[in-house]
Amino acid sequence: MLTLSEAKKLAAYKAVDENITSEKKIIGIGSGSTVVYVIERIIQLKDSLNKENIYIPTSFQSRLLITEGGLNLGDIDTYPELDVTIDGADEVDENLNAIKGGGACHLREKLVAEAAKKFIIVADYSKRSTTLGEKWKQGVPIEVIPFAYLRVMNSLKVLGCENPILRMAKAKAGPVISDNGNFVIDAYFGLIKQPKELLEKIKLLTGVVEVGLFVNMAKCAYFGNEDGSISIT
Ligand code: ABF
Repeated sequence: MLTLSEAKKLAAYKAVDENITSEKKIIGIGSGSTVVYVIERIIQLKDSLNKENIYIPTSFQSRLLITEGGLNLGDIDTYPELDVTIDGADEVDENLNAIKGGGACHLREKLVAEAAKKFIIVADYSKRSTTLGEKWKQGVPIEVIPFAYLRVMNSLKVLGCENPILRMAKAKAGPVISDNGNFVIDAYFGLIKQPKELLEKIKLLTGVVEVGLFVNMAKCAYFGNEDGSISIT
């Protein structure tokens, strides 16, 4: 039986092998622990990949992975059109809708995913569900400007979240601050049967910068399974 880390690695390696070939590509690099394996595989294959590939980060973490791996770092301003973006997720439903933002990076992740012709999710078996909310009980991550957080929390209650939580730093020293200088609220809505509708409602709240619901964005997902197989959906 594979551990979660082994399953992440399996999915990440397969996604790289099938989508990053010798042809020159502009590649978005997501964030999180599964993406560490994406970069690991790219570095392993470096000699056979196109030397002119450009890698666009979605967070400070992925920026470091790219630069420390000796890969060509680009930015979304210089390369607004990407060929492919590979990223992890917190939960993925049967329609490939995803909850993302457990690492507080979902704003940049969404931009870089949207900018790509092909957005691919890589994940271990624990992330796979029928309906969002089944597995990821921490709630939908919502990035808000600090000035608006309390009003947004109150509005989220009206939208059906009983207990929105302002995400705190591990040392409880204060709120988590995103790479964009904002706060993150985690809002659990139970099973999300209509993710598009919920996304639209939350986005309308003044002060909300981005919501960690990625609806109709992923072209495919690679899941590493417990038995060592890979599911590609
Ligand atoms: C990013 O990393 C986030 O959107 C998501 O929250 C997280 C997935 O983490 P991991 O790959 O460590 O499980 O993709």
